Amino acid sequence: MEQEPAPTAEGIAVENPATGEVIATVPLMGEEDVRELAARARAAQPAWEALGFDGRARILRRAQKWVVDHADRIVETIVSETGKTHDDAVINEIGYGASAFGFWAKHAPGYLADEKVRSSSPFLAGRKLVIRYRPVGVVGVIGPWNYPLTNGFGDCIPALAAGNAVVLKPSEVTPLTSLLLAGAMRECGLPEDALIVATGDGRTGSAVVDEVDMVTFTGSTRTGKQVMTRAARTLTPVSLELGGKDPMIVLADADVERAANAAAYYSMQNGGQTCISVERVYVEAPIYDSFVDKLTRKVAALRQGASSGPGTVDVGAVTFPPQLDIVSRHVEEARAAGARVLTGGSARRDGGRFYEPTVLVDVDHSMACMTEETFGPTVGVMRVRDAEEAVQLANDSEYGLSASVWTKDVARGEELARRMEAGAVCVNDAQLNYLALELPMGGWKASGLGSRHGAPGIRKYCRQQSLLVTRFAPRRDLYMYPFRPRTTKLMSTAVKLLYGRGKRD
Ligand code: TXE
Repeated sequence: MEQEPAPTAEGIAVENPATGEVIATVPLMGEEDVRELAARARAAQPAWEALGFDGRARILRRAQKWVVDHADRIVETIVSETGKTHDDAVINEIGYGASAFGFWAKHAPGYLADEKVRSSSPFLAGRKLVIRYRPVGVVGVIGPWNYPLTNGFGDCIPALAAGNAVVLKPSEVTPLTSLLLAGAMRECGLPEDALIVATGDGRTGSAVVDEVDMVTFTGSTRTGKQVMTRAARTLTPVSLELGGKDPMIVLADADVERAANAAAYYSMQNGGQTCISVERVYVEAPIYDSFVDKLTRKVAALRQGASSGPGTVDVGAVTFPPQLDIVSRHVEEARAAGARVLTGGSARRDGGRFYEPTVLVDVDHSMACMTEETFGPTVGVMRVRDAEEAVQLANDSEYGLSASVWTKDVARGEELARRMEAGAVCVNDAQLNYLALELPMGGWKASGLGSRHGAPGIRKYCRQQSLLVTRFAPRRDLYMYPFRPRTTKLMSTAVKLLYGRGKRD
């Protein structure tokens, strides 16, 4: 049984999952430490907010340049603590991080600008009505281990752009990228304590929830519920991106070659440890055999191991120790229940911690590999009668993070996409919606609450305030004291005239 990293007297040992080597030790912070850090962040926040959008954007743009200039160093850090491939780190972490700094620097002022509204109520004629946003103060970001830059650190960027200070609690297995980037932000001019990294485990995360004004969390559904329960004690708002079991529907008229390439890539990319991806595939009967044959050949050809530079391997390690048990259990249980493993199907321990890229067929929804989040380099493929059966099976899940539909008939694809119970659905693509920072991205059902990206992805870090300003008004409005029969009757007639003339069925 794989264990989570055990705290030692010195702190938490950080291991390279691809080699088994211990590469660093970071402090295990307790409640007292977190309280102190949060107080420091709270003290730093007003000056950061006072810099205004332009002042903050300047620093975010410097950080963007820093990420590009120091990409090799960041990639090395990410690869060493996650065991992912060099290529996964470049494409999905550096690419995302660099764009996110610029995006939020540019769009924060628009998303958070005062919004004037007009009321349809004649009783408010002449009043100025405004919706405005103020930063909450201190945001707690609790991050996962699969994308230390994109998912943990990435959530700090809009929080900072909005004018908040941030306490970031990275995963205990991947804290180094956050520490590196927090140092970089200081170098780029971020005021001291506007972003503080609290290293530690679940207890540290719990303490963060207690101390901050808003929590954004990415991780498992189980822990997300604990975070929400804890946050309820202090009525602290939460935004949760949780597990997923992303379905891919391949219709008979799809480009089979492209669909098979995409299934191989999105199910195995980042070692299968991506929240929005492909975990299960439903293929219409006429092309099932051809699709499975292509997918199996492509997955069997993938090279796995410790990455030593661009293009050296395709699939990296299993980052989180207990994850290997989950992946193995899903495959073994499926096998025992009659599934066939067409390629892969075993854990590999050659220095590091790996699971072979695996394709499973003859699977069904009685098997965990098709219903629970596997979060590893495996994919299960089912033959379906038609699109109706595919949609029904795709929606037969407690999760609803993302999904994809593959067909040459894009109108039909979009029609099916609209019937999927998921926060994001792609037609003839998968995962790419994450790169559109304009598009909100969040899960339905057990996949979470709230979203990242788009206007809601920064407004969630703010308190919304409604302003009503009255410039000209009589000394006494009609409805004010003392109540008089005539005026109340007048009001009642006005309500009838205004709202009582609608058609009735
Ligand atoms: O997540 P956890 P883990 C899924 C994936 C994986 C499972 C478990 O299925 O198998 O989650 O991964 C901190 N209060 N995803 O164990 O436990 C913890 O220290 C506050 C999906 O890593 O949710 C870490 O920083 N914080 C996902 C963070 O929460 C607590 C990405 C996440 O840990 C805490 C990763 C507590 N009580 C895993 N307990 C996605 N959707 O992208 C732990 N933490």
